Amino acid sequence: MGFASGGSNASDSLDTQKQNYVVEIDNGDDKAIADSHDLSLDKNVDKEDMHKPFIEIDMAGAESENGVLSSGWWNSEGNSRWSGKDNKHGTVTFTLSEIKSCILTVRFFVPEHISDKHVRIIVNGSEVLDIVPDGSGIIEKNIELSEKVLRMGENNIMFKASFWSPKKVDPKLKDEGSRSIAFDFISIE
Ligand SMILES: [Ca+2]
Repeated sequence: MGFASGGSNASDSLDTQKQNYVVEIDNGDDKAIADSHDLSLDKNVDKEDMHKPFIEIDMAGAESENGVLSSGWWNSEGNSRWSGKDNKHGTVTFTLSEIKSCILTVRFFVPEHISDKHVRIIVNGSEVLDIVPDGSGIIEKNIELSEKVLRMGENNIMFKASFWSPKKVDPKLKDEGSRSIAFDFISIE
């Protein structure tokens, strides 16, 4: 009797568990949690393996930018930097341990004074972009860097644009510092 009762209890308990299980599966909240879990997994995969830039420079002046921005850069002005310092083209240097095509994304501002001049991007000596801006403004470009232009070890990207100085543009200004274009960000992924 005791055994039967126990068995019966166990069976009730199982039924209850099953019921709870079914209720949980049908529960909208749990479904939402499951979905969001899947989404977060997808995000992690994208972030870690696919779309995480291996170089991301937002030009806000972080210490980590110093290792990548090699020459021709002014100090950060909040969220951007001018290139063209010391009459040098803004240059980025980075190291690759494997050669795989990647995407260079760059957003920069072209001031009116040089808006009719070429802006070129040179990767390890190979030109990957040559544009003449259609007036002053912000330009954003996604450029595929093929395996051909990349190399093992040190790589460099030069952003070649004309120089101007505030004093030459407006004699009332004292700033003779050489400038080219202002960068909002550069990323490679
Ligand atoms: Ca920025």
